[in-house]
Amino acid sequence: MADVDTDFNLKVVLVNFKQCLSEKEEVLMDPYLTGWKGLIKFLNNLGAVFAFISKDVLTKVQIMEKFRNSEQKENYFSLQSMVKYEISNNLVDFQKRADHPDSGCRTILRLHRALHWLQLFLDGLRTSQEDSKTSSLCTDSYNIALATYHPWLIRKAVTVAFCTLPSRNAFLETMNVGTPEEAVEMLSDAMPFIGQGHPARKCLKPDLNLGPPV
Ligand code: 1PX
Repeated sequence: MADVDTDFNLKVVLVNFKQCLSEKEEVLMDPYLTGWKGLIKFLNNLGAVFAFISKDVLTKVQIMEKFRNSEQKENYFSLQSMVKYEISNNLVDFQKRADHPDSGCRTILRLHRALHWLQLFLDGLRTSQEDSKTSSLCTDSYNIALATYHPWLIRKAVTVAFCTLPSRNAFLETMNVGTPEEAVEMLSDAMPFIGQGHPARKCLKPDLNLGPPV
């Protein structure tokens, strides 16, 4: 039987994320979470130093799966239906984390910021020179997309973890899509649709003047 933690293939993960987007530009929750589970497999392969990151992602995916298995599952069918349901029922904390510490909106917002990091990082990998450092590419994207939202301790831990990453070409090979050149080609094909995640980002910033969920 295949070991679920070693059969990561980036192409499969990207297909999951591609399937998220419906014709109506809704982002469907189930393929979105399946995509994330694929990324967790990849994180688990990177070694113990990345365990704290994969644990955080897993917790967030499990929060969302719980909603999808609850009586309210239809309201969590897409990111758009979730936002509508949670906002209209006052199920989101905007000032401080209090009555609804693990709302779907706050959880998905955090996962989505991380996808923005991934988008920048993969684009950096694709367009960088062969001798570029994976850790620098990771740090640059992290500083743009995520660092502002993390406390000092997490920022430090993340920077240390990045230093353990393999070289650019070795990293491209871990994607299991062929040679580094083939991986770059696959990323070039995938980048336009990775950018299509924008409708979901927009739906998490509703025009409510309330700021993002805390
Ligand atoms: C083939 C390339 C594929 C690469 C796949 C890698 C997928 C990485 C996904 C990273 C997901 C990180 C989720 C972070 C969510 C988050 O911001 N959580 C924080 C806030 O949550 P809270 O509930 O407390 O408000 C939480 O405090 C953070 C905890 C852990 C640190 C997260 C750092 C994320 C940096 C991204 C690093 C990815 C490293 C992968 C190396 C290739």
